[in-house]
Amino acid sequence: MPRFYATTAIAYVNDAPHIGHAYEVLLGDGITRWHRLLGDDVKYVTGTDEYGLKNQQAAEAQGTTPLELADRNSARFRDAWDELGVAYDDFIRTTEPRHTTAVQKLLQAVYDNGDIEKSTYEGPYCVSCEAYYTPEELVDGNCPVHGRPVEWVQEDNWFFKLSNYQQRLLDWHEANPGAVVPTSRRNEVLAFIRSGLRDISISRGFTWGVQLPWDTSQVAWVWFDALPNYVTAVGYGKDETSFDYWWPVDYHFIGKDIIRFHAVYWPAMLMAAGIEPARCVAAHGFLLVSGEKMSKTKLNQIGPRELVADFGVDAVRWHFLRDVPFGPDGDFSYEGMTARYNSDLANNLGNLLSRVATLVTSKCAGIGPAPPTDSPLAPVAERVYAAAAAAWDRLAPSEALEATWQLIREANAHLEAHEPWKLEPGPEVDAVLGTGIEALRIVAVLASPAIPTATAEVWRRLGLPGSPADQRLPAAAVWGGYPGGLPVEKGPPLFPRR
Ligand code: ME8
Repeated sequence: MPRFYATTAIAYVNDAPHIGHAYEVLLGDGITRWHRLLGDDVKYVTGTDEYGLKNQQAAEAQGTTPLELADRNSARFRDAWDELGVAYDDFIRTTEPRHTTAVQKLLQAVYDNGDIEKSTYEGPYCVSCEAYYTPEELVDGNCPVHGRPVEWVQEDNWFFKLSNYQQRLLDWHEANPGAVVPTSRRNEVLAFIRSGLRDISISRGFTWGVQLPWDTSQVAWVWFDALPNYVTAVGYGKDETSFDYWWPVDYHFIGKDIIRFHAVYWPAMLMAAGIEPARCVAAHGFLLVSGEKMSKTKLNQIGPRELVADFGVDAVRWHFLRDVPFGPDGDFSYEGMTARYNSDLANNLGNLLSRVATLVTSKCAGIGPAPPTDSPLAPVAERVYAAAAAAWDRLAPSEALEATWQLIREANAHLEAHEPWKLEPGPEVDAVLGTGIEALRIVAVLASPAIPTATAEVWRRLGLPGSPADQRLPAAAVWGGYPGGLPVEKGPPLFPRR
């Protein structure tokens, strides 16, 4: 059985989760759920990034300790992902002892390899980015990303000899053209490496962090403690059999703002420790709000929890996975979400289920007829599966779901063409309704990574045992899986129109 390991970035706990975080976690959830359907042995990991100055300063501003703030906000992230139905296998917090052990082992390996040296750092540091800049990179003396004032740091620090890895990184990226997607981001990474890599300071002289094993007066720079969460979660430093099984990771799902950390610093750090880099860093765009540039306050106002309370979990998941293609920036708007809900969920899926269940009740005494093997929808289902599988595979959930909905549209058109409501019970009605049920069954499986709750309900109403998530592809997408003879339940509208 192939194994499939995927991660999200771990969010800072200085604030509550916003819908940008939710987008990333749902993207990874959709893709990992698809791999579960394929029968892969899947591990999907998310979590929180709890050390560093940003979190420490947020705690000070709120009159609390960094650990109390981390406890409170980490729980908010976990709760939000639970409410969104995210099937994560592990939720890692960087303040956990297992993580300290792993980070210290990794740093020690890099140190023993001769790639960490003491030096003096002097220069600007942006706490919002948790990143060092050169004075030339600043814009009007401010952080080029946040436009906020930077700190001037002057310290004796430990430096990672990133410059030793410039050629190795280039060679590695050249040999692994799929290691960063989309290609535009890969080009950005290559250009950055080619522009020349400087050694980077990787420690700070304060206490809120992971202590360096060889110098307890310093803690690791937060990125050098955060990135290793990906190896901690699969047993690095604790269970080497597990680590060897799961590593290298298949996908790091991250936002475009942190590509440099993942595609330059992280592979170099791993190389220095004698570990293979990640197979793919997949960088998504930003979620914008109503077409406007992202602003933290706005995104905070729209919390995932409020959206779920308002629209229901599947409507939110559907909007993010169907409407926000992987790669470019995407737009979140209530109007867009409502329109998509009404067209795809209420009018297409909900309507097909309601028509089929109502007709089976009135024309077939509530017992679903088996689908004909020569149904005109059988070849449609085959094409839809091929298109959806290819799209999920290239990290395009929106295209996969669009392809899947083709089967719903054709099934609705098939009903309209045959008008079974006008026919007497008999073989023609059975054939049309068996076709409708079978289309719904296949769609329930194929759409379950995006809308697990609603598809489980479709499954239940069709009288099928188990749930769509328990099915295995490609077998479950083959026409004719519905056996016939099961009780079909009418039930209230699956997605009432809004
Ligand atoms: O960067 N739209 O944490 P973070 C889409 N702790 N994605 C967004 C977004 C938006 N509007 N805003 C943020 C960190 N993100 C570090 C990561 S990983 C070892 C350490 C994404 O809380 C962002 O791009 O600032 C990142 O991938 C994730 O949310 C966490 O962001």
